[in-house]
Amino acid sequence: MTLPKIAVLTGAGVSKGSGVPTFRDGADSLWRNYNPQDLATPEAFARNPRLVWEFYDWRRQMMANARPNPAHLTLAAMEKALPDFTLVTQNIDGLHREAGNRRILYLHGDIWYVRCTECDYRSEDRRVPLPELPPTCPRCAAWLRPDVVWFGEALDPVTLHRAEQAFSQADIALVVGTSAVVYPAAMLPHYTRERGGRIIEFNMARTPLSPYADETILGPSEETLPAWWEAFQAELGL
Ligand code: BJW
Ligand code: ZN
Repeated sequence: MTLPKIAVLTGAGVSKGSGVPTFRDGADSLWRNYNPQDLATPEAFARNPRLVWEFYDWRRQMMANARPNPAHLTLAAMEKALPDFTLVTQNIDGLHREAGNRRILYLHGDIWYVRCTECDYRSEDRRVPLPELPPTCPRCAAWLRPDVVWFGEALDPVTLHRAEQAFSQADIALVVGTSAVVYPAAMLPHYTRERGGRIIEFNMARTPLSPYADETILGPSEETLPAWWEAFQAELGL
């Protein structure tokens, strides 16, 4: 029996069980009465880089203390077990890497990297908290910014293309813990559906993707994803 091709899209909900607040959900996503959607923009950074950096420095502290949960670990086990498996994440927290996944497509960047707003300097920086805000470029002294993709900015075209290819060829798209409202990420599972593949969604609540999903498994993904994988392995005889 040939094993199915699986593409996975994850969002903030997959890290909720690790104690990382989601982007849009409820009270714990609030920071100083700001709407995160208004802080994750190039305009906000141009207006007040220190404020935007304080927001990211705070999130870096939350993320530095987080450990992968059973949903992350299940995705790492799936990568090992399946020859054709692609993990695409909107998350910037690095928890998939820590769980053991080796091939990860980061659609919205990585909070543990900084890059220069003027030159092509880019570097890993894991210091928490950062000693100065905003940090400055060691090469040209301009401000550094988090290496993430803000609203209105283009995703890396090579990464996006690889993600589109994976979903266009997948037999099954697993969509885990995302509100499925941010594009182009939210488009990806539709490519699987267009080729006749299945969409299985794991979320606490229904989303705009749910009407298109073959199955929406409601509940915390740190519980539902390991249970699904257990049953699916038995089905495949793995
Ligand atoms: C659980 C759970 C548990 C909780 N278990 N589940 C088409 C239509 C309309 C608009 C657009 C469009 N195309 C483009 C746009 C504009 C825009 C967009 O999509 N806007 C919409 C909001 C309307 N998109 C863009 O601007 C993108 N760029 C672009 O299109 O560029 C075009 C261009 C081309 C060429 C040149 C120039 C430009 C860029 C989007 C970048 C998004 N960036 C952010 C910030 C990243 C850095 C950071 O984190 O600070 O990415 S925004 C934010 O949203 C972040 C997330 O990755 C992303 C998605 O959020 P996610 O992960 O889904 O989190 P939540 O909080 O929304 O949801 C959590 C879910 O988990 C919920 O459903 C819960 O129920 C669930 N949950 N606990 C399972 N235990
Ligand atoms: Zn520079």
